[in-house]
Amino acid sequence: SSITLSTYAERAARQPNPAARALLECMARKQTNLSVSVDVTSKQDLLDVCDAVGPNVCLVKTHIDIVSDFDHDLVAQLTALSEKHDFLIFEDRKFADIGNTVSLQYSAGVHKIASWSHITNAHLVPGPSVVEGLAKVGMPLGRGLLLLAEMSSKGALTKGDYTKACVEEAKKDTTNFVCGFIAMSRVDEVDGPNTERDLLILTPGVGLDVKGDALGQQYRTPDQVINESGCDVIIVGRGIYGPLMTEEGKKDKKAAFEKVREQGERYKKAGWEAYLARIGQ
Ligand code: BMP
Repeated sequence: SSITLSTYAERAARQPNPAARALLECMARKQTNLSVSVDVTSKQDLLDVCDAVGPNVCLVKTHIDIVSDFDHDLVAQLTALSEKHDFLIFEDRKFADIGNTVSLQYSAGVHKIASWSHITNAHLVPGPSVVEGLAKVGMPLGRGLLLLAEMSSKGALTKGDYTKACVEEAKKDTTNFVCGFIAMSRVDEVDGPNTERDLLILTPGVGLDVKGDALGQQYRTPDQVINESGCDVIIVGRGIYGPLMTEEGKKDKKAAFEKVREQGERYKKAGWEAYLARIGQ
């Protein structure tokens, strides 16, 4: 389709959402469609992973509520790294409450997510008011929202009419605050090419070495995700920071971080080759 055959740079030029535009520009500039999911529980590990893989990624995905020693200096340092290495930040918060509650969860509390995270995401389970509540906070800041249209885990209920409702909601959002999806496939094009909105598809469940984990996660390769399925960004967690979690890695952190850096390079290369194959270059 026109979206999957276009370059990231072409899509950046016509992207109305400022966060999605900045992401596409960054992808084109750094030649990477890799997002690292930094699911570690210490502040220093989080920052060190970002510093190690920063040059190879367009986007750092966080679960800020798993960081045991969270403080606002973490946010300041993460923001500084995003400027040093030229990447955006995506807090994977998966908002899923009524509009009033999510607007408070997004703006306030310990984490004040809206103040530092360029992109966040939400489940459409509560209906369109979840989007309205988040938009009230995020739009004035130029943020972007992804709807979870499909999940990667075994037995996920995000399918059929539910997935379709997410796509319809995104397409009818005239404010452009909704800028894409977490999905496993080109969900915006199931009923033919999408000529309405250029929506981004960010895809977790990506791994080159294993097919899954013990808790229902399912992995596909960067080529399956970007080239075969037409998604736009690969999200990789343990495939990159995994070396830190082993007994060996805990003993020799320096060697582990070197492996993390190498994995970042490896996934960046695989993701970009899949993209070049898709656009026919
Ligand atoms: P890993 O590559 O280590 O399996 O991590 C995947 C990351 O993506 C996790 O942070 C998880 O919360 C997130 N994720 C996912 O795996 N599947 C989804 O459908 C949606 C997610 O946000």
